[in-house]
Amino acid sequence: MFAQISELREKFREKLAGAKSAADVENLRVTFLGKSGSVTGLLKNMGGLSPEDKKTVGQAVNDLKNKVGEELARKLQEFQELELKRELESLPVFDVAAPKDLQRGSYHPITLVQRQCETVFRSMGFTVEDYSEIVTDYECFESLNIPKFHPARDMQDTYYLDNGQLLKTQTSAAQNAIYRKYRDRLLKDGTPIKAIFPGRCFRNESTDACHENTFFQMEGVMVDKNISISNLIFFMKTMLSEVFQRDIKVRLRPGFFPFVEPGFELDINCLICGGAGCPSCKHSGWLELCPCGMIHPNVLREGGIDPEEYTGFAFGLGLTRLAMMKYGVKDIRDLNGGLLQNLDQFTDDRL
Ligand code: FA5
Repeated sequence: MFAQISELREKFREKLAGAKSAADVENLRVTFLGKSGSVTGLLKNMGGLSPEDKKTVGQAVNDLKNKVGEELARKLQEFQELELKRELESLPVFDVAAPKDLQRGSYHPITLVQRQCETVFRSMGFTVEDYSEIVTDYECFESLNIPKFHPARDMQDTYYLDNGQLLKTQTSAAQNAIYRKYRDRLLKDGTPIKAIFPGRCFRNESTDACHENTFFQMEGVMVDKNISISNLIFFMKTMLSEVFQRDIKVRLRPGFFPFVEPGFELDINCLICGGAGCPSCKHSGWLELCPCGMIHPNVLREGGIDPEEYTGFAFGLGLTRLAMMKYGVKDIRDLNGGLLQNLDQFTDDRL
């Protein structure tokens, strides 16, 4: 069996040297170490050996297994580093000092990502809704399971008008109206509610490289019978891969919002620093991008929908942050600065 082991070791080295991508490395892992892999096969074939042989051969096979595992991990890391480097190099460089060419107008980067998202969601059967920037306390908070004096309001201080209305802090403020607009179709014809609603939001907060007092979000909701977290994850993944046109590293972690249960934070690996940490991601390597979750029964009920019969998901995508990541804008404040020499750089990316 020793001959077999060294033959396998040689074969593995040859194949590893020929691997051209992380996917090739993964295939090799399955071929050699998978359930029906060749190294695993050696371990399975030791049944007929004497106890002494089992010990020495077993030791040799285990050594081979460990070596193969280590070399695969090393190779995989090499490819991942290469891919990251390529990704960082391919990002457009946003140059605040670029010479200005004011001959042609251009779309704002936020408009560009908003339209890209709208195109993706329209193609998946979502309607695109418009909603006002000035809303009532009921729309922004009460209808979303955030009664007066709820501590969740502290996170979203905003600007109030004399008549008690306010500048909306979140696009979730339109949820109740959307449920009411489409619930008859849902209840009578069984047409699922599938809507996105982009909009400008306002918060009374200190600004930094990733926080503005005025920014854009895009809310999305889907309500039907048997909607689950899997549906939510599918739509999030599709949207991100369509917008970025490549695989993007994201992480999902628990998050609390009174209008969803369970709730999640979906973070994106910072594309400015590649995850190493920088001011754009508060030095964490991750940027909070798209909180989401399953719509809370109280919120559905408030929208006239029976939560015993229907379920749904909702998400609140940070469009301004998405524009930062997509176009390599390091400081969110540059997007609201209104400097044409900055914004003009996107002229060629017309939709
Ligand atoms: C909300 O606003 C919730 N309405 C989102 C939601 C919707 C949760 C539906 C569940 C279901 P949050 O405050 O975390 O959550 O803001 C959502 C996103 O908006 C953030 O992840 C971030 O991308 C963006 N955002 C929030 N505050 C700012 C800010 N000051 N500047 C720029 N972007 C911001």
